[in-house]
Amino acid sequence: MTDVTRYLDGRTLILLSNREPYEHLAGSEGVHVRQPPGGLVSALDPTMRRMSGTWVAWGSGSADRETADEVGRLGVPPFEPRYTLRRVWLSEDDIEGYYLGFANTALWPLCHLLIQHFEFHREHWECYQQINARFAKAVYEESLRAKSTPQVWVQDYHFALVPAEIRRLAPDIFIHHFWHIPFPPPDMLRLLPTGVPAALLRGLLGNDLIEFHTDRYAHNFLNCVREFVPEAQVRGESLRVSVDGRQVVLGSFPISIDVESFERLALSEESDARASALRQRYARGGRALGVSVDRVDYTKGIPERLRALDRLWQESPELRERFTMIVVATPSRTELAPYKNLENEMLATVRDINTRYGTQDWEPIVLVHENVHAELLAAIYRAADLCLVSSLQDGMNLVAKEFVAARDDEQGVLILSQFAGASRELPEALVVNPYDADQCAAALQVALTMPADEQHDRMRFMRGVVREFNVYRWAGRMLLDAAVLRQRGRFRAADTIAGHG
Ligand code: ADQ
Repeated sequence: MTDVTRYLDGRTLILLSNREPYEHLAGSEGVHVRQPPGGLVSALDPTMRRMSGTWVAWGSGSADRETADEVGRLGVPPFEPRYTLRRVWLSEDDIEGYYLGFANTALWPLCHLLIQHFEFHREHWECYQQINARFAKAVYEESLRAKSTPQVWVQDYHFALVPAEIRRLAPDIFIHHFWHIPFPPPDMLRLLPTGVPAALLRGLLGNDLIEFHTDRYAHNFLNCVREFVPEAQVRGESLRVSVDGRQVVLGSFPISIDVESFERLALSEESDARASALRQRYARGGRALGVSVDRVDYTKGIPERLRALDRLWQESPELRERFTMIVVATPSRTELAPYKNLENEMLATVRDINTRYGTQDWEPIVLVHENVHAELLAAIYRAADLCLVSSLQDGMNLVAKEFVAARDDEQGVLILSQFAGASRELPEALVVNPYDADQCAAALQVALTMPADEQHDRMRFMRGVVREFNVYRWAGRMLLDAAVLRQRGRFRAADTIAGHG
């Protein structure tokens, strides 16, 4: 297995993300710790455990202050500390303006091309600028405490302005930034008021290296720089930008999961027993079982998925009582109206479908409306005959990779949206357009009748990709490219930066 630590060359890694990897919550039985759901934390915690260093993030848990020291620092994982977590405190107003406001009501919908949910409020933008400066200061403070030369790794769209601010505080520090969601074309950024796109892009150009899941997002970024940052010189063929006498390099690094741990979970006796119990309960008598897993987010195409299922049972009545769908859907950002509306719509549609097609003996859709622990998730993937990912836009989508990782039996069919970054790497999935309910229903039909040897051939290819490019390799490739950039001062993109997707 790749030893990612060697690419750091003894440096201290300081990672910044909005979401913290461990959150302490006060409950009726005292304080407990949990790992918040979402792709970013599940990808980066295993990487940080190997690299030690410091993770800076918003302290969002109700018992976070009492479990950290006066600066907000503590060792994590809590029962077996491997690295430091530095929590940054945000007020209700900060969360409203920076997180729920500009990050999630302006940038998130724009980056996912879903402009019907886009809103701009000047006070949210101002708050985003202030909070980005606060996080940059916290990272800078941690860099001063570091035992060796620091390297900063920023995560995601919450912190577009942070790199330029850190560069102002510490001009020589090496900064790179992974952008976990799609990067939009210029027409999307143009919906922001004059000056805002340029400010966001100049913030990001404070990095030495900017990392995307796919080349398409990198090229969108370059097109935005061409359009909004006149002083920058874009070199599209080598994915580079020259600005302020510096070179900024771009690359594509498709994220993955900790495949070995996920396989271990999926192959455990406990998981086997759980998978059998699930089949016994929902797929007895030769019934087929499908699964989907997501946060309840309008980018994930949940209503579109339900429409396809409805179409399937409508047009293929023989599949009623023959196919059950488990929909695992964690509530997410419920403070925002579009998310609350989506949740209500989802609940009503599931009720409606279950009323129309359900029988005394069969519930068509089993809705699991909560966060599910990883062991159960792995068992659900193993119990299923198919997994349906119907994102309208998705940077990568880790659920697709988890399903594949869980299937050492090389059975099961993945139906995957063409708009998820993962479809670039997993063309052996049944790739669909989630807006096309007929096509999705047809893909469900194909999946339900696919012979075992075709399932095996497709799954074997996908498992090859997922196992080879695991999350350590993902992190390792970025840290290696960062090391090359640092050491040579000059970077040959073709040598090391090449997406495999
Ligand atoms: P997300 O939008 O959160 O991530 P995704 O990549 O699918 O989407 O990751 C979700 C993670 O949360 C998976 O590990 C999944 O198992 C877990 N999860 C979801 N619902 C769950 C539930 N009900 N119970 C338990 N676990 C659940 C963002 C981008 C993605 C990108 C990732 C990583 O939107 O495109 O792949 O970051 O870069």
